[in-house]
Amino acid sequence: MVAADPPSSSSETRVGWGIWRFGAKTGGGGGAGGGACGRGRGSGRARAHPQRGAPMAGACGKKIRGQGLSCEYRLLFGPAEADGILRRLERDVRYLPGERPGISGKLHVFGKWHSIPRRKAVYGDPELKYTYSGVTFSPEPWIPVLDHIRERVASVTGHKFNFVLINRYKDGLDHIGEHRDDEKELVPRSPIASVSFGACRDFVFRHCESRGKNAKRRIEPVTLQLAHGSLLLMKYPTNVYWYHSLPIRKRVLSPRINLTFRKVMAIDK
Ligand SMILES: O=C(O)CCC(=O)C(=O)O
Repeated sequence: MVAADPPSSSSETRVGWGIWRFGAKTGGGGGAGGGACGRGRGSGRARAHPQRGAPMAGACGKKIRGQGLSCEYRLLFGPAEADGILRRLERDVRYLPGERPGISGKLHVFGKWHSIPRRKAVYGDPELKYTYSGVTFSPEPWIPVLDHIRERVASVTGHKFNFVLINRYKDGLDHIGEHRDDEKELVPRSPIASVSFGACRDFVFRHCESRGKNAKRRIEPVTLQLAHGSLLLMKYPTNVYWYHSLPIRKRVLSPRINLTFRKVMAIDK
């Protein structure tokens, strides 16, 4: 889970309204824009923003396609509603206590304990358990603000999720390393709905065969900007082939809260 920031250049072809396809490198830079990111949030790299500033609420979203990559991105909440939800999240979400090995605040990766560079909370149906990097979490019961977001997600995706993992990034130094969401408790082939509030951040997908020095293939990473009030629906088989990360962005000074809604199976231990 603890990984170096990937370089975030990516090739991009826009195919029709609202569809981005990504493939092997053809040259050039850029990235897939998420819409409502303002100045000062980014990495300083050149990017294409075909729709910057354009509203995408309502039925208007974007499909993001590549080799095994199948996602949909849209604004789920308008700015005023998203601001209100962010305030409620800041007030009501209870994060796991920090810096206590075996409980939270640290993760056990390759035999070592690492501090988590963000805060984490888990909410969900009472019978569920979720093991993440060697630590098993029991979810807190649903609270109204999370139910509200979950219901909106269900109304636009048709999926009812029973679990949510919340990450709070205090600023651009907080991050999450490259990983796949491949925990055994996830319902096979179920989508993951990622809803973001607060600072707009880069979110990077990297194909599993194009990682590291000995990469088998050269497939450019795909960088999205996840805006305040947005929904990124990651559909099967995205998590089989693509790793994702939220890299450090030193210019981002404000907090971001991300909620990944998941379908988790009750597993008898
Ligand atoms: O904060 C994000 O957008 C990513 C969160 C994530 O990758 C995860 O919860 O597995």
